[in-house]
Amino acid sequence: MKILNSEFVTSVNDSNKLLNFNLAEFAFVGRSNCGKSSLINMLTNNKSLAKTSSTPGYTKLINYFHINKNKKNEFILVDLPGYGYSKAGKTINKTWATLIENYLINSKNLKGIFILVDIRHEPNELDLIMVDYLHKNLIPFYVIATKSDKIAKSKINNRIKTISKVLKIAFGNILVCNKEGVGRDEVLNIIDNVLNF
Ligand SMILES: Nc1nc2c(ncn2[C@@H]2O[C@H](COP(=O)(O)OP(=O)(O)OP(=O)(O)O)[C@@H](O)[C@H]2O)c(=O)[nH]1
Ligand SMILES: [Mg+2]
Repeated sequence: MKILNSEFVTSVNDSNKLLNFNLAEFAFVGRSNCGKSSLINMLTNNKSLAKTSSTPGYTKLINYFHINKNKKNEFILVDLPGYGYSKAGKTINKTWATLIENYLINSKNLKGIFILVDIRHEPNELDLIMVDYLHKNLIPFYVIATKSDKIAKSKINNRIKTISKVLKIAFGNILVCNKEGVGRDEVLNIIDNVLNF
C-alpha cells in the first residue's frame, strides 16, 4: 500500500471528545518510550509527523493522524500515551489509563491495535494486562517488537521467542520493526488487508 499523504489532525485529552472520522482507525499502544510515535513516522515516511522524544512519557494525549486523505486507502492512525511511566506519578498514570481504556471501548471505527514492545525488554505486567484486555473485549491486535536495530541480528529470534512466551502470542505473529523502515511493508500490509477486506 502506498502512503500518499499524512497529516496531524488534533490531540484529545478527554475521552468525551473522541473523534469519529467514519474511517478505519488503527491505534498504537505500549509502554512509554517503546517507539510508538517513531513507528508512525516510519510508516508514513514523515519524520516530523508524530513528536518523539528520548524522555519517557512524552505523548500524553490521544493524537489523531489522517493518512491518504482524499486518496485510495484512506485511514486514521492514533498515537496513544504510553503506559507505565513511573515518574509521572500515580494520579497522572491513572488518568492516562482511563483515557486509553475509554478510547479502546468507545472508538467506533477501531479496526486494530498494534501493541509495541521494545525488543530488548521482556514484556511486563502492563503489557500482559493490555493483551488480556484486548482478548476479552474482542479487539483485534498485532504485536510489534520495536527497535530491532538496537540488538545484533543474531539475537532477534531469541528475543522474539521470549516475547512470544511471555505474551502467549505465536512466534510467527510477532512483527519486527525499527524506525529505519524494517517491518514497514508488513505493517502496511496488515492495514491494507483490513481496509480492503
Ligand atoms: N535505535 C532506535 N531508536 C528508536 C526506535 N524507535 C524509537 N526509538 C527512540 O526511542 C525513543 C522513544 O521513541 P518514541 O517514538 O518517542 O516512543 P513512544 O513510545 O512514542 O514514547 P512515549 O510517547 O513517551 O510513550 C526516541 O529517542 C526514539 O528516537 C528504533 O527503531 N530504533
Ligand atoms: Mg510518543
